[in-house]
Amino acid sequence: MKSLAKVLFEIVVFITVLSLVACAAPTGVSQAPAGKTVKTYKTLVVGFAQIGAESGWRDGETQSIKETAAKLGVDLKFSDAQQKQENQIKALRAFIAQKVDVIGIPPVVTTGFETVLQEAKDAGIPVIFIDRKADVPEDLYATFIGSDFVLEGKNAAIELGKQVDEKANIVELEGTVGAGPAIDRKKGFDDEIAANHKDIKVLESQSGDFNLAKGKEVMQSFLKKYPGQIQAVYAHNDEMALGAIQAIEEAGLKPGVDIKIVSIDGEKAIFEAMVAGKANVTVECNPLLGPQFFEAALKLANGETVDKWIKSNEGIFRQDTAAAELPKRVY
Ligand code: GZL
Repeated sequence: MKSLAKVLFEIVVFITVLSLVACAAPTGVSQAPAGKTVKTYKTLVVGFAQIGAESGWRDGETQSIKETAAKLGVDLKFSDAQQKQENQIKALRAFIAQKVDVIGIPPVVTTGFETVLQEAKDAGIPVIFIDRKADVPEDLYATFIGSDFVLEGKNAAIELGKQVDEKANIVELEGTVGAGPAIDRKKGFDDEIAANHKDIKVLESQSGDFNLAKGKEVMQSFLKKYPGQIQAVYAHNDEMALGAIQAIEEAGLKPGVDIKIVSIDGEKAIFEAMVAGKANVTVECNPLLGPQFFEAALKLANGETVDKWIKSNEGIFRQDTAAAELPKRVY
């Protein structure tokens, strides 16, 4: 027969062991890591290394980022690289030194960012690619918020084919040399033309650097080199298409009629040109990415994960709907 003392001792031992096991068991509820406070928009600090102001599209993106930050109360450190990669890299190093919570960047070109992105990773700062991405290992960025540029190029080719009844000599105005959207919009367009539009011939393709002045200059040279031979222009963005329209008019021709104009972005100014009959199609590329950007930034600052590619939803707009759509255009 066990003594009372022995029974009591065994009960105490059992309860002690039970409580130790219960403490160690996973509760299934995440706890903020020790010493980490949960971030809110009002305590979030974000560095944004903008490319510059080469197009109305870019200005629209900048406005969306700044207005959304102000509305949410986010502390936004904003830099303008004036189109120079070295300035974007300098800005990233400054943000790392300031220990921002998250960095956002549209890399102006796809190469040359790996070293500084590794520095951001080593500093524990998540990086969001927005509207453009660099060719780096996937562990060096948290997500890409932006469009499918290959699809945009494919859609531009399909639309151009319809504008010229599937037979034309055309010229192409490419975006900034080495920029992701320029590389992919060219690939999407060229692949579609080669596969399904055999009677459309690209006489020449040259970079207009995504801006109006350069787009006009290149179009002027094409008009001199191919007099009376060009039936359509494919421009990687509306800004260069607007430059081409000016060059075509100054050459005494009717843009949108003598030479069809197909471009990408969906800027207000190209809708105005379509209403005036001077442009034919724009494939939308949405720059109003502020809300998606800061939503992803807050999640990342709190240690959550987001999809590796947050794709923009976009449309295709033609002359027949331009007047109705124009009042709704924001950028
Ligand atoms: C696309 C963006 C491009 C726009 C241009 O996401 O990077 O850069 O299409 C802009 O207008 O210059």
